[in-house]
Amino acid sequence: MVYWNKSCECMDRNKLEELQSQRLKKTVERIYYNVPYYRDLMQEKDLMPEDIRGLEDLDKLPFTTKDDLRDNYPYGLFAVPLTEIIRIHASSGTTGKPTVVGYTREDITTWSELMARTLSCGGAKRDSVIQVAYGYGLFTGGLGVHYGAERLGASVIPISGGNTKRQIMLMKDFGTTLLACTPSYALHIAEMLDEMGISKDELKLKHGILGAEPWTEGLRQEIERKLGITAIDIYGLSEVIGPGVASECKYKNGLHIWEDHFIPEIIDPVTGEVLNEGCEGELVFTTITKEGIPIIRYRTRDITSLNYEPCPCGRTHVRMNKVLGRTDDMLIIRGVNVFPSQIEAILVDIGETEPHYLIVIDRIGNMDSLEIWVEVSEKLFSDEIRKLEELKAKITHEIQSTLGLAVKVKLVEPKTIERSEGKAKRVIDRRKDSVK
Ligand code: DLL
Repeated sequence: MVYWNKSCECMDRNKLEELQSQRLKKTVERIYYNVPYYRDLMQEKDLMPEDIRGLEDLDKLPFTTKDDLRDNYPYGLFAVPLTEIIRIHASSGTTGKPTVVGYTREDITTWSELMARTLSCGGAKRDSVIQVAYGYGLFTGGLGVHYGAERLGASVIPISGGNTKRQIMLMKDFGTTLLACTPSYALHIAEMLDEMGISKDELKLKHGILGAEPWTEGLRQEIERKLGITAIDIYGLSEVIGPGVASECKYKNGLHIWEDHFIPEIIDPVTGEVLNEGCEGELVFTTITKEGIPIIRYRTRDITSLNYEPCPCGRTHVRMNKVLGRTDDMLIIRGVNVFPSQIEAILVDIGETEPHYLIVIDRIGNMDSLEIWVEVSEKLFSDEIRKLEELKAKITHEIQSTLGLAVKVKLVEPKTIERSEGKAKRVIDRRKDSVK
């Protein structure tokens, strides 16, 4: 097994927890004395830094939410003066102001280390040629992977997202061995390859380091098959550091969270109560080494569970299961909770359509209606109507029996559904515009 930093990745769990406790105490001191917002919150709870003696006291601390970051826009939660900040990133958000994060020089060093660890966990080596097709800019994907790949000593192609034909030309000419982008973009690249009449065997591609959005096991297989690669899921969020929070290893059975830097918890999203190992709930992170913007018990809104079982790769860091979706992406349709990933899993399982879909929700009268657009291949589309009708009935039946919800399925022509160059948009919710 190849590790980037064996002593950290395979640290004995007792030692790891000791280290976490020590670092947590330092972080709490740092925010108490340097971030007035946190000091006020702690004082309201009658908490002094010395009341947090270690991991066992973590749940005494207040949560932080995206709204707290927005309310302190832009720099209110920074724990150092701006002169110490050498990089700023922000996440766009769908409405209003973005959330802003800042990195000290030391934070950039930590982040690069963690991304080098993440990349090598996913199979990258010094001789890898890494095409970074995550967006560069305020989004953390591009520059996060870039710095990690340089730290690793690989050769980096900083192409950013988009311009897919050019991506493929360079991939072929430059001998790219590792593609880093969102899973939906990887799928789009695979499709374009086909359209350009280039076989995957003409490329040197071996690995995909894919993340930034939820994706199912079925989609992974599809991408692996179409591109001839091993695809690894990586997870992260800008509020915590960016990519480099967690990564799958070659066993692809959960993502190791880099616990020497981040403490995870799973809570009940409604009551805030901390849940036991294995229970599904909202993932919460406390950063314990960050300087610029340390964050305490950050509610990610991502739904998953934690698995402390030892992993055959030898890494001791806890694994989070693949993210099911975000609490704010969870659709409530006629009282039934639905995640887009559940629909994706059913479609990929049936396997007779393209893995491109769009969920359209509307309100007709007083009733929510759920319509799913699914793309079919050129060949199928030109087939007999009867075959299409049969397929439509099959998909409708599978979705209805899995979700327990009436659904209308619409088979659409190839290329009808917009392709993504970053995070895919899977849902159109028209209920917000309709009159109740
Ligand atoms: O998406 C950071 C990133 C870049 C991760 C590149 C991986 C690769 P944000 O834009 O702040 O940061 O979005 C964070 O994206 O809370 C999740 O909802 C979602 N997300 C990220 N990775 C995964 C994943 C980056 N592997 C939000 N699976 C998070 C599912 C993911 N969802």
